[in-house]
Amino acid sequence: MPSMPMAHNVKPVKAVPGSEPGIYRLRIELEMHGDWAVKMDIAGKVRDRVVKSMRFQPGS
Ligand SMILES: [Cu+2]
Repeated sequence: MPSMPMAHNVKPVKAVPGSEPGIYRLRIELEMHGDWAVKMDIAGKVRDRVVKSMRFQPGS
């Protein structure tokens, strides 16, 4: 959570293949709603790291 540096310790999880090629599923436990920076490490034939800002709200 960029607005609260060092306040949270979210355990990394591994994504699993979803129902279609290129779709992956995962579940993370966040301690509060708000804007989070989701860091994704991609491994395989191509390796990459993507950081995406995502907003998590009640009911979403
Ligand atoms: Cu927070």
